[in-house]
Amino acid sequence: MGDPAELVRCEESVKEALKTGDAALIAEKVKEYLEKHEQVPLNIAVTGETGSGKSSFVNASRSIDNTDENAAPTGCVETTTEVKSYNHPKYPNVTLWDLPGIGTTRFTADKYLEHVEFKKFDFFIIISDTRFRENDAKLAQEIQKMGKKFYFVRTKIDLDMKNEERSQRDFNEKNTLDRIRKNCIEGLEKLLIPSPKVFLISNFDLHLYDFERLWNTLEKELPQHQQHVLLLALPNISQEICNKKRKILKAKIKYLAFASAVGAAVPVPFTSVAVDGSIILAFVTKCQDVFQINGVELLHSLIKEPVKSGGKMTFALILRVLSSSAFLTSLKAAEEGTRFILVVGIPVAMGLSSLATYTAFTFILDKFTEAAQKANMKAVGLSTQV
Ligand SMILES: Nc1nc2c(ncn2[C@@H]2O[C@H](COP(=O)(O)OP(=O)(O)OP(=O)(O)O)[C@@H](O)[C@H]2O)c(=O)[nH]1
Ligand SMILES: [Mg+2]
Repeated sequence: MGDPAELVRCEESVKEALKTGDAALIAEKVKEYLEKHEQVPLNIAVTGETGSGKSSFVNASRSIDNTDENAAPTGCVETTTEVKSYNHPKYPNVTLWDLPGIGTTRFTADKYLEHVEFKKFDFFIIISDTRFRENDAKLAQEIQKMGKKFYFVRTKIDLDMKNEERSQRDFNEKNTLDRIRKNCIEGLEKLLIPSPKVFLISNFDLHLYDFERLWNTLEKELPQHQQHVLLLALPNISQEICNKKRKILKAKIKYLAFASAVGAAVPVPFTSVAVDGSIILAFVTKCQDVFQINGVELLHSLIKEPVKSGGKMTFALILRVLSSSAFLTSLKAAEEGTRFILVVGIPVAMGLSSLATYTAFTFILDKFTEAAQKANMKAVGLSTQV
């Protein structure tokens, strides 16, 4: 499951199927390929001293509030005493492992790693809320010895900033951040860890400090098939992340559009588009999950209709959006563009109807991306007026 070689094989068989022009076969291979992508596992271990903010970090990374009923329990008394896994609410293949701090066990660093079955993790995140401590150091060294990667995350930076502001006459945020970072890096360098990666974060203010830089670094260092898994599961903490998510989904659209335009496709009134209800519904649901946007509200706003209470996402609603003037304008523009076929990169044999369907999927994706970007700007207190 999720084996990279298998993914490559699946992509190859889509290409082979495309050459045959056999619609049913192509649709089947496309489905297989997309399913395999959904199954790539990613296991992230979160460790560190008790009370350092491990469980809060696990929740923040899953876009879950500490008070949510599905949240990892957090608190000012010791709460995590055994290994517990938390699947991402929308991506069950992404698992964050909330580990007990090494200081809370009687194990030495090497035994601790054995105990938590370190081999299954793709990488470790060591969480600390204070100066560099001996336990963190031993753990970092041992993880490195085991040939695994770790990233050092210093939490509760919001508190440091408040404390420093109260106690320093010439408080300067940047200087304070630099000092904390230097302390952590020096601690790691003393252990002969080359170019240690240190990130300062607040679990309560993800758009501040290094939370985004942390995930960008992880993304870059993962094998490609896992990069997408990680990105799609991330909270929408910046415009850049929204754009990256869009890019990943866009790359899948050409396959989805073709699979949707053949077989059980239903024509969209007044357009050259034909869509398969179950495929486009699944795509819209995916967009909702990836961008954490209420799709029912968004689609109603596109057709300028109020949302009825308890309104659900339906194929009929999507069809209404695709027959709206907003979509017709973008379809016309796309159909007039002669470079379109090259841009899409689908063999001409796929036919114009799947190109029109491609425009429909892209239109929906763009609307979700815009909504996520607006929500993000609002969250960080920026004006959403253009
Ligand atoms: N201000 C602030 N408080 C935080 C932050 N992260 C965690 N906390 C608080 O610190 C306390 C401990 O957080 P937890 O997430 O439970 O820490 P833990 O490492 O899981 O603790 P154990 O499971 O006991 O080892 C809680 O009261 C959190 O609300 C942060 O970034 N900023
Ligand atoms: Mg905990």
